[in-house]
Amino acid sequence: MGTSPDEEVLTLRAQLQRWAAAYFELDAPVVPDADYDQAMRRLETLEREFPNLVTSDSPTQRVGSAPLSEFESVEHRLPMLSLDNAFSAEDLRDFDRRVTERLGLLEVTYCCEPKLDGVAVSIVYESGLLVLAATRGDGATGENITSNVRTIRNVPLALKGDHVPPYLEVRGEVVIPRNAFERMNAQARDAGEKVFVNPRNAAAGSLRQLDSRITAKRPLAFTAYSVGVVEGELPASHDAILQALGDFGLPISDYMETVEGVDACERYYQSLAAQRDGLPFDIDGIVFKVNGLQEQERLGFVSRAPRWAIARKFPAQEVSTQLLGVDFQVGRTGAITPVARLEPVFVGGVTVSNATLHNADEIARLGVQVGDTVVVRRAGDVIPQIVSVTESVGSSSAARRAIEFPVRCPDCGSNVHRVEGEAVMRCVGGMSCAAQLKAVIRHFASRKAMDIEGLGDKLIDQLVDDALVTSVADVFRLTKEQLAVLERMGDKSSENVLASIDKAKTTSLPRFIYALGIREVGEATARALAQHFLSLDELLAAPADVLEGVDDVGPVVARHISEFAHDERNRQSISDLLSSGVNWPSVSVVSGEGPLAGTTWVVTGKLESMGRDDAEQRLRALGAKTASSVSAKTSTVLAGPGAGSKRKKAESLGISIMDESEWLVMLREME
Ligand code: 5U1
Repeated sequence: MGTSPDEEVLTLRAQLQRWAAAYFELDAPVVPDADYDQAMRRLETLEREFPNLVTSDSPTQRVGSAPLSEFESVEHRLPMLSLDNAFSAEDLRDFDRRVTERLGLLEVTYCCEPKLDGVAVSIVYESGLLVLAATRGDGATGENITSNVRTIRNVPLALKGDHVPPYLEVRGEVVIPRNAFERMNAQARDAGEKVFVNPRNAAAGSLRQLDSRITAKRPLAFTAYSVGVVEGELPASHDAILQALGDFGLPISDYMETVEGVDACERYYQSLAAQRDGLPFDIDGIVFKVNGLQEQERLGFVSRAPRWAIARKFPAQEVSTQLLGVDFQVGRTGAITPVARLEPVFVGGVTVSNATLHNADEIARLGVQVGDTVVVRRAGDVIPQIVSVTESVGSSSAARRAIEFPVRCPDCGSNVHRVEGEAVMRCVGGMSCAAQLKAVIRHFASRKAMDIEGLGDKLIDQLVDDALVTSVADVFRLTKEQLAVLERMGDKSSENVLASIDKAKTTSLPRFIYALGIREVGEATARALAQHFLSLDELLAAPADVLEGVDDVGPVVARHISEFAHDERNRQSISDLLSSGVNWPSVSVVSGEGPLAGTTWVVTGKLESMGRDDAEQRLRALGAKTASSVSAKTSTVLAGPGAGSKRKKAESLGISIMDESEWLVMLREME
């Protein structure tokens, strides 16, 4: 007897929920996208055939529904408050003084969390099922955005566990993670479509769609940070409430920490400020909340903000400045990028005097001219960008000057060519263009590629300008006599650089593939290619359809690899590199095999013997999966000094934690 439709529906739902959790929470997909899509289509078919089997928590209910004509208003049963701000350590101490005095305590327990830069929402669960979601609006009345919030992948449609209060209003922030935002904007830019100014605007715009099928396509993510109206039991402290929300299946911050006293708050602030650029999402400050609910009640509110919480703000990531001029830079693929020269300005914690303008289409889209006042954004480790023009100096003003794209390469004078369907202009000079050669060598020598320490930008410029290097392979033929006479080089520095060049000759296949600088082949793709083909020859001989079978490789990347492999100059360059002694151990372990197969690791903190990337690579070579955040599915956390919230989360989940020395012993035994 075959499976009945109701059994099949239940199996498909459980499977899809598991796969989605692996994808969205662990960052570690367990099946290819095509399998996910196929299971989803089957579930849709069954639900269409047997409408009585549709439930509101089915994964099919996340795809969006027919457009609304307008959003309904929703009155918040409890107002959604705002937060008071602190702009300095002094402000934070004043806040703590007020709190301790009012409570008559010497020291207060605070819960510290990053303040996500997104859109605040309220989500109501009745009997564990999502029934309503609303924007904050003016705090008293918001808009009903239930059908949009239902499409957010990490928002549970049904809560789990036996202790979910019958009525639970959860409050939190919806954001678009930085890497998803960059990807989304790069795709939009390539397609000549509208790009978003920043992840916050993109999240807000996505939630404001009347057609939730559009929202469903946006990479939104929710993090719960408090509760509103609750009918039923919850713990009596803020951190325990958040843990309970986590147990119900709601996403909570990995970075939350409970500390004693204001000094510890300051240390938390400094530690997160130092990590800010590397975080997966934009944050604009830290929220400190008095942890005990009884204490919160005693403190109460002033106007629209609680007396028991404060947001200590970080320096702004968007500021205005003046566009002084535009330079044109030639990259390693010949792409000519307009770079804005700016009146120096402090943004995102550093002084910025240059920002990318991407390409001619972007200049046209912004309508920017030299002399304009522009908004510069610097967030994370993304290069600073001009996101809008705030003020133009009147179009007739002589102070305003249109930006003209060069018709010849600004470096070598070769022709400039725009491939049909692409937004970028390219210099056709190839390796005879000094700017391209310098960029190729910079990439080749970079940390994640061949990792040649000491071969920095200044030295590369001199080597190319003095014609000591006319190809990448020439780097391996340099002599001490050639180096020692260069500016800022002496005997000792030359010996050091030569030693690191020699050391870099022994590399790994993924590093070498990445170092080749094939268009759109980043580190992850290089790794996937190495694991798939196991040898460079196999990779270079692979036809496009075989390349497309590799994880991460679509038709465009496959075409770039094929074109690279068929170019005689590239073949020659690879053969020169190999005859100069570049080598790597043969790759024999593929993902899913090896002593650590089936385990998922998170590497956190600062390791002493190697960088985190290298540590992850070593783990993957032994068959392990690596993930960026700790969850119940994590097997082990490798924690170096400075590991903060991820270590804490692992402790609270009872996940094994290894320090670096234990780990190195394990590697020695396994490798
Ligand atoms: N992380 C976090 N963000 N945030 C924003 N917590 C938090 N709490 C808020 C707000 C507006 O408000 C409550 C303290 C009232």
